[in-house]
Formats: sequence, C-alpha cells, structure tokens
Amino acid sequence: MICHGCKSQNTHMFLSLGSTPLANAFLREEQLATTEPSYPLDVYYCNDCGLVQIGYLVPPELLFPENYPYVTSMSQTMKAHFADLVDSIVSEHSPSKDGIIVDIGSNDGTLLSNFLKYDYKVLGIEPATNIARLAIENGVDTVSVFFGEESAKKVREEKGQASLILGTNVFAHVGDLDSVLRGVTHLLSDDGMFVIEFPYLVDMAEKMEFDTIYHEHLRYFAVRPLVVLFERFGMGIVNVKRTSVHGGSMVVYTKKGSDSSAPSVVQAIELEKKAKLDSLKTYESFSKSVATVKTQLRELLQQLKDKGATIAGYGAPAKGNTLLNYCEIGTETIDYIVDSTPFKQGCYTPGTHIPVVDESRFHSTPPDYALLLAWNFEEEILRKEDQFQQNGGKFIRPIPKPEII
Ligand code: DWN
Repeated sequence: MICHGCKSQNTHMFLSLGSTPLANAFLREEQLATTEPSYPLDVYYCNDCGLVQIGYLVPPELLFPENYPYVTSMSQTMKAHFADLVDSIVSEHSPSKDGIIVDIGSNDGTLLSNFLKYDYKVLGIEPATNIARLAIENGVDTVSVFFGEESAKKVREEKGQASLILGTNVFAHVGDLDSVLRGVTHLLSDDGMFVIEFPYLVDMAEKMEFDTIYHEHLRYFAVRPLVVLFERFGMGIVNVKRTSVHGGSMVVYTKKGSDSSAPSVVQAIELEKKAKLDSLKTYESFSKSVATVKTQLRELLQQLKDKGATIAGYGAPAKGNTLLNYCEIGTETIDYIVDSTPFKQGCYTPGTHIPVVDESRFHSTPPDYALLLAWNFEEEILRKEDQFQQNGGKFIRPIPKPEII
C-alpha cells in the first residue's frame, strides 16, 4: 500500500478489523432488510515515515453524505473545549483581522461561533448539507463543499486570504491530503497559521483506543510523520499541545516557511520514540491486545447476561460501531442504545442493528448495566447520570480493559 504521507511503498498491515459497514451509516427501519455495504478495515504502518493509516479508502461522498449524523454540539465537553481553544489562539496568536478565519470540516459551527465575539469574519467548510444547514441557522457562514485545491481557490477569489485555517478532527479524514495542503498553502496568508487537532497516536496506543479506527479516519497521527508531510509543502510545525478530548488529542500549529524545531515538537517526537511508535513491533503487540480486549469484553457481558442482567449502550458514537462490530456484540446482549442526537434516534446501528433511542428511555426503564460506548465523555455522562448510579445502575468502560465502573 502506498503511504498517504510520504508516498513510500514500504508499508506493513498490522491489524485487520474485518470487513465492516461505515461507522456512521445508521439505518432507518425500512433499511434493515437491505444489504449493508461493508469495506475492509485494515491498518498499516509506514516503515519509512511512521504514519499509521488504513488501506481501503471509501469515497468521501459515501463517508460524508447529505444526511451525516454527527453533530459537535451534542457534547458540553466539546463546546467547552472549542471555546477554550479559540480563546487561546486569539490571546496567543492574535490572527490578523485582514483575513478570514476558515474551519475545514466545520460541522455545526460550534468552533467558529467562538470567533464571532472577537469580530472576526468566519467561514465554515462542511460537505454534509444537513449539518451545514445547522451551522447557518447558528449564524455561522458555511459553504457545503469538500475542501481541496479547487474549493480553496474559489474561497480566496470570493473572500480573500485566510489569516487562520483550522482543521479539528478532519485532517485524519480527508482523502486527498496533497490537495488539501495545496489548498491550505494557497488560501493561507504568508504570516497565517494552520491549526489542526486529531486523536494522538500515543494515547491511542497506550489506552487501547482501537475503536477509533473506522473508515472516516484514514490516518492516526503522531508528530514525527507530520513533520515529514508538512515539509513537502514548505510548512513547519511551530508548536504542539496535547489535549484530553476524544481519548487524548494533539493540537498542531503550523506556518509557511517555518521549520519544526520548536521545543514542544522535539519533546513530542522524543515521547513518540519512548513509546516506540517508530517500531513495527509496537503495532503488532497492539494488534494482539485488541484481540484480548474483545475476548475480555465478551466474557464480561456474557457473565452479566447469564445472571439475567439487562444491558443498554450509552451514546451511539461512530467508534461504538467499530467496537460492537469487531467484538460481535449485538441485540443478543444490548437491548438498546441511548443517544442525545436527533439524527440518530429512531435508527439502528450499522451491522449490529441495535435500536438507538432518546435518553428518556434510560430514565423510564433503566437497565442494570450501561456499556459506555461514548467513553471519551465519561466524566460528563457519569455526572449527568448520577441518579442512575445512585439507584444501583452500573456503567461498563470497554477500554483500555473492560471493567465495571
Ligand atoms: O472524528 C470524528 C469525531 C470527532 O466525531 C468523526 N469522525 C465522527 C465523530 O465520532 P464519534 O461519533 O465517535 O464522536 P463522539 O463525539 O465520541 O460521539 C459521542 C456520541 O455520544 C454522540 O452521538 C453524542 C452522544 N452523547 C450522548 O448521547 N449523550 C454524548 C454525550 C456527551 C451525552 O451525554
């Protein structure tokens, strides 16, 4: 397989999660009888630049259709996180007001809306039209298009250059990285900044976050391979900062014409070396541990079912569908899944066909156990569902090691 980052063919498959339906392809009732498309979900390591990536690229229009179900603002944690990120960018970097601020994969405008109080001109780029509509209703100017070299030229013609371009949880998602980076360098002013955030490979490896592997996530980034990638486009990483969202993420600040010698960059690369992310053995060991988590989770849930317990899922994240499909957990174990997202309520999970219902079901007929599929929001969810626990209900954390909380 050709590396998405450095274009080398010196890649090696270390994990296969089978052939699975798309993690956000929730089904309506009338679709249950139809055959669901499924695609290989195999993960590769590049022996040359160290990039971890999937081998089969599903066409973006299938991954991000007009009725995409994920909405950023469904989580207070993410709303607070993006407000903090914007405030820190404005206070530390003061992007020029001569340019616009662009967010690639802007979803419902949650991040960009934080720039409005600073009187910046903002533009969201969101391919899913149903989500772009939410952003526009939220007062965030948004165009529904895939970001790349062509759309960047059009934005620059119509709106001028950008003093800041953001891409949170999107840099791992874009099919043609080269086109995106050509678009960024064209649209961004010479003293502008391009800021990306992504789930960090060190956290993923350490915390067994294999469920974040699905077809929307083409790559699983560490800083070292990104240095190689940005250099190909005359850009350098001027700072990196770890954050706690989505199981542990990294914010990377890049500029044109810079090098990547900042202390925080050097420290991150040293951390990655210490975590042995530059060794194929690390990934082969990760792959073995993934199989162990599957065995342990199935055993734990079976023990509870054998005692006559009822189990529901809490949160219907995309990652939850990787977990359920790979671990072969379905309606024989999970009665239903609650989720606060209206787009997902009344649907069924891809592959496993578990009904997704609104959270009132969780309060009216609480289960004995709740499998925390949205484990990255554990603090927010356990705080919200304190009464469930007071009444004897128990949450189950699936990773890094399945356990009853
Ligand atoms: O990269 C991506 C991340 C940022 O978001 C996208 N590829 C798709 C999506 O991934 P995800 O679906 O795994 O994201 P979340 O944010 O972990 O999904 C959490 C789910 O849990 C949402 O459907 C909302 C739901 N939820 C809930 O029902 N009650 C969340 C909270 C906090 C709650 O209290």
